[in-house]
Formats: sequence, structure tokens, C-alpha cells
Amino acid sequence: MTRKPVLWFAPQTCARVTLTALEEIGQPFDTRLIAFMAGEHRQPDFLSVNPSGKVPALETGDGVIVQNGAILSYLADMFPEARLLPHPVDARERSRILAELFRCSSDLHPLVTRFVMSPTISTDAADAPRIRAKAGEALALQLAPLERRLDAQPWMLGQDWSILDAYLAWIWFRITGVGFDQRDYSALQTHYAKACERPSAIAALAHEAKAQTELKARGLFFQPPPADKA
Ligand SMILES: N[C@@H](CCC(=O)N[C@@H](CS)C(=O)NCC(=O)O)C(=O)O
Repeated sequence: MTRKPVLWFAPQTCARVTLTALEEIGQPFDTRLIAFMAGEHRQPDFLSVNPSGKVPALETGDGVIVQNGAILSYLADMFPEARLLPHPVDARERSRILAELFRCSSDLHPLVTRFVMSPTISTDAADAPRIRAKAGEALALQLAPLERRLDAQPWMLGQDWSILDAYLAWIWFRITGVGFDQRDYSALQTHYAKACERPSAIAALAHEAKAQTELKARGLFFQPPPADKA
């Protein structure tokens, strides 16, 4: 990746995970902010980068990479010294690591979207609490094994932090931000607090804070409503 990468992102979205990965790598990168409330994700400028209109998208010397899992896997391979993911010794170990990435991007993230964005998913406002409740039940089912795992080990993959911990931390931030019941998840709470202490996470949040200020100034910052207001 010879040219400086450019990350297309928005604050509070799953692009936070990619932002954290780039901060962890510690090499210069640029960002382009997408204002969802202005519909910028549906405008030609961005659609020419990612035709599906979703963040994150990473422009690199190797072309544009989309899908968080693919970007993280690419960055882990390109910058092995950053140890974003363990270096797999064989195909089986690689499959275990990929399974955890897909757990975040394919199992959990769609549920997060339904739970957090239920008021914007349905055209019928009365439906929103029901959609959120169903997504909450499904999330509880998916998070229970992770709670047990994190009760027995500090990080998603064992003793060492990986970018999967930033992914899970974003998921936790998103759902608890709108009122997911945390009571049965003390290990996840501890994990989130530890994940947020990492310098790369602090830097990513500082970056987001600047973007958030910019969006607020433009009247374009969106905060999903909490559960009791959905
Ligand atoms: N499968 C994609 C999902 C990305 C995604 O849904 N991003 C959200 C923000 S968290 C987004 O851009 N949503 C805008 C939209 O779907 O219109 C990935 O893992 O990168």
C-alpha cells in the first residue's frame, strides 16, 4: 500500500473499527467524512467509491476495499507488525480467526442495525419497539457465549488484544447506547472498559469527536433514540 490510505467514515458507525485499526498501525492516513443526514452516502462522489453506499470504505494503493471484515483482514496482512489479528499458522487457524470476524460483521452487526435503528427501519412507528425487542432477544442469544468466553479470558481471541476486540467494543457501545440491558453481561462491560483504554481507541474517538462537531455545526448529527423513546 504505497499511497496514503483514505478512510471514508462517519462517527459512531462501524467505521470506528477501521479507524482504530489505522490508529493501531500508526502510519499516516486521511479521512473523508460522510454526512448520512445529508444523504452523502447516496451521492455520486461516494457511490463511485463504494456503490453500496456504506461506510467504511478504504482507498489504498491496491484500490478501494469495502466491507469491514475484508478491510481489517487486508490491513492485518499488509501490516503484520501491528498484530491486528494473530498470524495464522495453517488454514484451520485462519478459518477460526475469520469465523470471529464474520461473527461480528455477519451475525452481530445486522442485529445491531435492527436494534439501534428500528425507528428508521420501519415506516410504521408503532412497529419500532417490536423490531427492537426481537433484535434484542437475538442479540442476547449471540452475546451469551461471548460473555462466557470473556469471563474466562481477557480478549476475544485469548490473552492478546486483536482488532476483534475493537469490533466487539463498537457493537457494545452501539447497543448499550440505546438501552440494551447490560445486567447479565459483567464480562462484556469489563471488556468494553478495557478496550476503550487502548491508545488506538482513544485516538479513534478523538477523531470521531472532531467529525461529530463538524456534523453538529452543519445540523447533520444523528443520535438514535433510546429504547423507551423508540
Ligand atoms: N457489511 C458492511 C456493513 C456496513 C454498514 O452497514 N455500515 C453502516 C454504518 S455502521 C452504513 O454505512 N449504513 C448506511 C446504509 O446502509 O445506508 C460492513 O461490514 O462493512
